[in-house]
Amino acid sequence: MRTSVGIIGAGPAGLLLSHLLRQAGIENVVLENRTRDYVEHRQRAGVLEQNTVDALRSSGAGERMDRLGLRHDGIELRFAREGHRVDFPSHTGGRSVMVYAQTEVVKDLIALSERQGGTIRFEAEALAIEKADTGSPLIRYRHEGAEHTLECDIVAACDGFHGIGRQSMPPSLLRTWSHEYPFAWLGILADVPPSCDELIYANHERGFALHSMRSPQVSRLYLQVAPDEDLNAWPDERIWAELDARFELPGWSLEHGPITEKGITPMRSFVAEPLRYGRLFLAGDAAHIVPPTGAKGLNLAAADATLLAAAIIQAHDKGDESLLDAYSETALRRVWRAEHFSYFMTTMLHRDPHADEFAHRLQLSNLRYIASSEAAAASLAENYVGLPVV
Ligand code: RFL
Ligand code: PHB
Repeated sequence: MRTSVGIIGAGPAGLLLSHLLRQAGIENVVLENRTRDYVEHRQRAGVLEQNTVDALRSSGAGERMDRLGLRHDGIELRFAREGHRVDFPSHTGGRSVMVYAQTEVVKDLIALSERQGGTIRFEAEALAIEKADTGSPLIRYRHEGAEHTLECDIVAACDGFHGIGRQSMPPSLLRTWSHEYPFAWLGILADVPPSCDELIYANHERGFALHSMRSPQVSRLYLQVAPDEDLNAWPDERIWAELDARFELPGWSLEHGPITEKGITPMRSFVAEPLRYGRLFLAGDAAHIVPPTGAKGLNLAAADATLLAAAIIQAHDKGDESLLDAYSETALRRVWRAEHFSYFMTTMLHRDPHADEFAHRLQLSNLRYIASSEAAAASLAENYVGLPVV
């Protein structure tokens, strides 16, 4: 089989890239090793920054998001038993975010591909990327028990942190940076209306907690736990009691309801450079990971896909490779900004079990600064809603 762009991975990066290329008339094939049902139901991110919303909308993929998504104009920082709102539009020239689940974005993009005659091959595992340093790279993959070859002009590895894309780069070329955090998140979905209109990020002596949502009927909540935490140690009553304690605020209470899903998410920061080797390009989690506190992972994946699509379209339509040549450097500038913001939010809001009281006082001072200074609030707001893609 032959196509113009071979895409590995049907996560947000691969699906958005495929969609943008298809809109521009560029043939592409997506290989995904999981089933369609699995990728459509994997619980992950929930916050789309303004750039991601704009990219989906302007490419014709925003109809359901505009109907079902919840526009949020701020967040609450909760600490020392007080709540402080950070407003977005007033600090960012009118920008905001959209609460709309990653699973829904994935469903929308798969449905569009199906309607428009795109090719997504599920249960197709990419095994190797070959000849990336030539003009005709190829992907070897396994589908329905047989091995196949997909020849292409460009390979886009959008295959997540554990994919083969990054591992196919020559070790002598690749540089990586990483940071581990001494905690993880226990996340739940609950069939109960959110107890707030906007997300609450809580710094509490017992650890971080986040109140997010999926719809007016479904809440998404997270608790800081130990990195090696056993989910079996967390029956529903213990989860609600811990959430109650960490969100404690006079006159406010958390609604409880049936928990429909539980999971533990590790926290790490990771960046690989460069994002290109010959005709192989990396996008999304394949190249970088952020801890979820800044809500940036999905948005970085979407920003990479948007940049890479524009570069491929320019090369395809005009024979001009300047954007492809600049892709790695352009994308990484944004990636490092988001890495810093995610690290900043994570370290400001979590209780590091190894840190001393001095560190805690610094956290509180920083939170008070954001709550009382327009300049500090503006800095948080412009990073949260997302800086311009280029
Ligand atoms: P994905 O979504 O991991 O997709 C990669 C796809 O590649 C497939 N694959 C292969 N296919 C074929 N052959 C192979 N050899 C393959 N190897 C892998 C995989 O099956 C998969 O389908 O990567 P992508 O597209 O780069 O998207 C990244 C985002 O999914 C991720 O950054 C976010 O979910 C992170 N994240 C959040 N990001 C935000 O922007 N806002 C948030 O609020 C937010 N919250 C979160 C999050 C991630 C979380 N978890 C569980 C990691 C909350 C959580 C709990
Ligand atoms: C989510 O809704 O899953 C979510 C929201 C905000 C974050 C991380 C995750 O910072």
